[in-house]
Amino acid sequence: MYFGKIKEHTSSRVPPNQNVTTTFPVLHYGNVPYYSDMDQWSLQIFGEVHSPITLGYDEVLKLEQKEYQNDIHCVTGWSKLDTVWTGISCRSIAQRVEVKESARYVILHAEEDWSTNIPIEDFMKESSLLAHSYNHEKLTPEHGFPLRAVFPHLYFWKSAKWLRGIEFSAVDTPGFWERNGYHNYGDPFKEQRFTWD
Ligand SMILES: Nc1nc2c(c(=O)[nH]1)N[C@H]1C(S)=C(S)[C@@H](COP(=O)(O)O)O[C@H]1N2
Ligand SMILES: [Mo]
Repeated sequence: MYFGKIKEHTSSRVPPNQNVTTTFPVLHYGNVPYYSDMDQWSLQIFGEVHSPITLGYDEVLKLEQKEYQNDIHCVTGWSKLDTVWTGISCRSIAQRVEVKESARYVILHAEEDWSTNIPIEDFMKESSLLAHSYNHEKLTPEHGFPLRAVFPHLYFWKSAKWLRGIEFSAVDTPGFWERNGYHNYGDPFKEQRFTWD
């Protein structure tokens, strides 16, 4: 079959019941925020840490930059391969604020009180990034400008757009989709789509 080779190549990379797309769908609940002035934006990093900080956009851009290429998987069934993200590593942020032993979860807070939760081990993964650019261009407002999370090993709803806060917490706090029927963890390779999966 003509497409045999492509399928073979992607099958181990693409989780079950996902279709690869070359478009970049926009998906979210609520409104896209627009900033006329970057002084309106800041990122608060707080909770179970010794040295909480608030970063402005320029400060984020001045921190050590990382770039990763990886695949993303949306719970609605699309996957996108080889997406390139640039930003700051979650690990370096955790080191910077000196996370306490008591921190077990990270709650990501976005505009309009949207949130999502991940275990601290997942936040600390090498591939976990706070990205300001996609394919070497600044994020568009629809895709999360000025800063979004990218956790490629989990369904893409965990990758919060329009970040405003990173909270290290001793207790888990399910976020918007997790409270509305989605799985608390969301491993695409185990098809952890809904609460009961
Ligand atoms: N703040 C915020 N981030 C969000 C969402 C949202 O509703 N609000 N939706 C998530 C979902 S379900 C997906 S699939 C991805 C989509 O990102 P994209 O629009 O850049 O493709 O963003 C995630 N991040
Ligand atoms: Mo999604």
